[in-house]
Amino acid sequence: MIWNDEFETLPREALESLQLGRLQAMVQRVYAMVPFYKENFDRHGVRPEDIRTLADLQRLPFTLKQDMRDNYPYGLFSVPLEQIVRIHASSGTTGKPTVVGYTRRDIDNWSEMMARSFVAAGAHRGDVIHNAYGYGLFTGGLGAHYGAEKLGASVIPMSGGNTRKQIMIMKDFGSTVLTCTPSYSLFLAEAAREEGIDIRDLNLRVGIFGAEPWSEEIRGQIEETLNIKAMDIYGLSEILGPGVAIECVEAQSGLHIWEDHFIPEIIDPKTGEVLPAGELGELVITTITKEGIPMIRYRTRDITRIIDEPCICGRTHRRLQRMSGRSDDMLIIRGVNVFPSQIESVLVGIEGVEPHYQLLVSREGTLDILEVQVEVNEATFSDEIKILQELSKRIQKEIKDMLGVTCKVRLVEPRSIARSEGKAQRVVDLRNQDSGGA
Ligand code: DLL
Repeated sequence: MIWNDEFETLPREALESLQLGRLQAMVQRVYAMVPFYKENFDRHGVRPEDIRTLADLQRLPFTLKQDMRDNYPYGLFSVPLEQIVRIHASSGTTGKPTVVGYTRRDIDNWSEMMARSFVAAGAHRGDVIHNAYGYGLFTGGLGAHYGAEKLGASVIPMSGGNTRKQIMIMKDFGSTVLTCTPSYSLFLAEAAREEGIDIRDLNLRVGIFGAEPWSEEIRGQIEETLNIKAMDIYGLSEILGPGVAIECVEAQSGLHIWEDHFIPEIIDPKTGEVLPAGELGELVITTITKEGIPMIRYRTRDITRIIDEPCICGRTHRRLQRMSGRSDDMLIIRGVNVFPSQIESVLVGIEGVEPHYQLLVSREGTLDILEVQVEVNEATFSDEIKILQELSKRIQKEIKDMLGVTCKVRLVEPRSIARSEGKAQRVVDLRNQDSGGA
């Protein structure tokens, strides 16, 4: 099923010509309306008229998260505040949040893209969508909510938290679609079990999970534990919120990015050079329809590759491979690049451990030390020390074999790692504290 046949299956040539027209108009607009862009383009010696082909996009400078901070709160808006009907913000780990504003047309486009995403993921009218993404400044809750309404499904605005009540509502209201972070879906399953409910017996059919990195292996585990199809949805507040890209249920392999609204590029995060389709690198996105806060070549820091091959679902919009993680979360352990999701994929394959883990990174001298803390299940926990030691050695070996890094492994009690109602905190970085401490 396709929500918007006309646009989702537009032949590539027509799609690219639409992109070019929209890009040119967008570049003109930001140059005229947003002082930051005018100064940035001038500094790089490029003018809106220089954008004659899609390839000319590469002549424009990047926009960074820091640019948003420097122009806090409204400096990058391209319309007066009277035209902004919604404001969201993403809470950075440090300092002020980044602020984004939407015009009415932006909200309509966002709802359209979310409706497309729901349908691509296998949801439809008549579904009861249990929306456990947080409502508030975070874009997840309201973004999914408006899309679900546009689709014409029945949306339950649960938001995050109150986990026991979530189970009751899902059961009593007959929820068929669950939207939340992948880590929260497993927490819900665990909480249901504690209530004596097997979440597999509920009406849930599809989960639409995103907002944090997750591995293919944990997808398998979620599908098994919840007895659903688990679909990957990607987005970020700077660009839109949820619904920038989504997997289709037909292929469940790669996320279609809505190219009539966005132009994706992949760059080498070190040099900024644009990489050819198929290569792994940092995702850069240009918005070509956004009015409130257009983004030109925004560096997302997310690592992926563009899949150029046509998809069996019939959509012509290219796909992004599941995000490997964020370049800022990438750990360099004795020279080896490691993403938390790679560790996750190893852990999920090991019997006796639960999919709840945390990575502690510290520094000894100039070396990064990685400690993997992972919960063992009840049965294993009551085993003899020797068995636990063997398990811990085995995990260490599998990580070493797979990723080439040696880490410490600490097995911890069931339910001792903090559960999150939103984005899970997988990495605890003690390195800065270390250097300040001594
Ligand atoms: O997380 C928007 C969202 C809400 C997406 C609900 C999907 C579902 P931010 O809080 O601005 O926005 O965080 C954006 O989260 O740059 C990625 O690093 C990460 N992220 C989002 N979706 C995925 C995903 C929302 N499917 C940041 N896989 C992004 C991996 C993801 N990482």
